[in-house]
Amino acid sequence: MTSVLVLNGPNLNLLGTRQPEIYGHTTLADVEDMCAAHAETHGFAVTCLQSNHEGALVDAIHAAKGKHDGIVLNAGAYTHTSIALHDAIVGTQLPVVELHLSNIHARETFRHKSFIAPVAVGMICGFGAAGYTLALDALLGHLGRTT
Ligand code: CA2
Repeated sequence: MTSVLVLNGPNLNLLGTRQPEIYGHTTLADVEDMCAAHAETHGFAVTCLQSNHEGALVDAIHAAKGKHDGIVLNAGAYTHTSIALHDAIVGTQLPVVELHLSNIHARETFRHKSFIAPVAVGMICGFGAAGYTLALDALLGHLGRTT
């Protein structure tokens, strides 16, 4: 069975608690439930992880090799800074779909740069929590599965 890791980075544990005008009212637990329900409906396995620590995210990407077929990654603010996450993706060669709740290109200039984008299959941003299921479908399509 196809297996996908949904990996969320720093501060995404705060989803639904603050800045709802940018990130919506959906909590991280809601997002993870949505991903699990989508996996159940479409017959694939999903594991959800979140960390506020860059090294833990690197470790999670390394550990995904051989265990998962691909990753949906919302690297949060590390998107804009982390060569380590970029290198981890290159190192594992796992397909990654980059995901952002907000449209990072319509926000501050410092959010326009992504170190993930050059090594991702593609990016989904600006669709709020619905982006997670869009990203899962995009990844499954890339892996040759239709949902
Ligand atoms: O739009 C996204 O998904 C982001 O990855 C979210 C990151 C931000 O740094 C990126 O530029 C875009 C921030 C996540 C913080 O989420 C919070 C949610 C509620 C309250 C405070 C922070």
